[in-house]
Amino acid sequence: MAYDNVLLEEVEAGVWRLTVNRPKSLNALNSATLEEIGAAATEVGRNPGARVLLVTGSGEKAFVAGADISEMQAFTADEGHRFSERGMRAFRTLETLPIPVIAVVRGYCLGGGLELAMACDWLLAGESAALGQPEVTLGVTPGFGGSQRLPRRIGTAMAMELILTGRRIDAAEALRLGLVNHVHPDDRVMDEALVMARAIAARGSIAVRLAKSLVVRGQDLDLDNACALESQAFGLSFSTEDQKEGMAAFLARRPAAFKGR
Ligand code: CO8
Repeated sequence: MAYDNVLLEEVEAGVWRLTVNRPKSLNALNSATLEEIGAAATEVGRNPGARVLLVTGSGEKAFVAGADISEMQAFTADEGHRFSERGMRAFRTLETLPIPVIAVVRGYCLGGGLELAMACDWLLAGESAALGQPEVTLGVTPGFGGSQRLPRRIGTAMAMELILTGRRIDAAEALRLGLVNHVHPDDRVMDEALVMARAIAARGSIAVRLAKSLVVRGQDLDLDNACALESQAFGLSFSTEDQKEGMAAFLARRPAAFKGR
């Protein structure tokens, strides 16, 4: 499928990259871009060879500097509501992909940008990353899930502080808060993301998908049911060729050659 506002490419076998591509407006998310993010995520999700998705922004200055303020400025309440739902849908599509999704963040990652990044499984940051939920500085609330996903990531009190002040944090503080997993120099962060993606792509892909779904689904379950789900998935993995290969390779002291079945 052709896109106007995002780039979607398979950068190497099994590793896909979705780039929000509106650098003139610091990759601000307008309606068309939100739709394309959802469509691109769906396209990757349907590709049986996809193993990992990286999400990033084009240009040096920004991951995404938020929802598009020029589009939102004249919204009625109803239009605001529908715009929010559009973003929620797109980000949920991304969030529920069965493969790992990693946000690679350089520069501004604000408002809808941070909400997009938090719809990914984890974040890697360049040293220039500046993250925040500045919506209250514009007289609105977060609208693409920030009020829900930020407290789940960093705890209620700190999320409350960031959302209610609109304060921006740098990469080092984001690392301390557990909002980003690792910080790298800007010119290295994409390479580091690719190293990580390559490593994941070389694992047993069924096991990776099952493990991701356990973490995601287990979070909303009580511990007994979540652990029961893990036991089922563990059992299921013994029905795969990858399990036979992985354990045989370990015992033979050779690298495993997984086939994803
Ligand atoms: N929307 C539209 N255009 C933007 C945005 C944005 N969010 N951010 C930057 N731009 C544009 C600027 O207007 C400018 O365009 P032009 O060159 O045509 O004047 C261009 O990008 C470059 O920006 P600046 O000149 O401002 O660059 P600076 O380096 O001086 O500043 C900043 C960079 C600090 C990132 C600054 O641009 C800024 O503060 N941007 C807005 C950040 C922000 O508040 N983001 C949150 C938006 S609200 C939001 O995301 C809510 C999500 C949920 C909405 C659901 C709703 C219903």
